[in-house]
Amino acid sequence: MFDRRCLPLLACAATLLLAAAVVAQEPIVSTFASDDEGWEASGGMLSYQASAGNPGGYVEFEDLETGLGFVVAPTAFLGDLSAYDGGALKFDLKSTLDNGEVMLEAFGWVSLESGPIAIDLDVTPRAFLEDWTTITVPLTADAWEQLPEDWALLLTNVTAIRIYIDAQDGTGDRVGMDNCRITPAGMVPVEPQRWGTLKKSFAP
Ligand SMILES: [Ca+2]
Repeated sequence: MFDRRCLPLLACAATLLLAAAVVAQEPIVSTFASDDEGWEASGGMLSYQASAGNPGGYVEFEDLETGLGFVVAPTAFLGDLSAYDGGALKFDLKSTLDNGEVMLEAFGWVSLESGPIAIDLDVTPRAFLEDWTTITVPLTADAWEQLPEDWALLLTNVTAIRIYIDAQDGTGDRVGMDNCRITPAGMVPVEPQRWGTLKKSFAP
């Protein structure tokens, strides 16, 4: 027979489970309030700027090589991201120095990697971004044109996230990045953005 004395205990357990679920779905955020928060660059230099971000501090990529340049997310953004399926990866970009060259086709591509598997999506307009512009990348199998089972498997072990923020041909151009975050489903409306053709297994 059910013992009503267990009710407070059950309520307590339910509250703990709910709290655990909420904790698991906290957004992952880099606002660069005081440093670069572990973001790194390839093909250029990433420097921390304490002001003129969106708002506050931001990181600025300076293109130092003729090849493609990108930033690499720190470990806080990696691992098992299953709790964020249906959510979004978001970041703000702004061109901070125009070198006068044409825009690179790869500007604004995002690459998700899981071991040897890499999938890429063109999420940013091929345009000079005069002002801070928020880019939203839906974290869904549909947006990334993946089979649901492949997508689910990839999300369980994300080993790298690259954002190609090298904007222009040549060198010397600079792009700022701020407010990088991964949000769970339902936290904010996710509007798919598609600026080009999906390209898989893109080799930088
Ligand atoms: Ca900031």
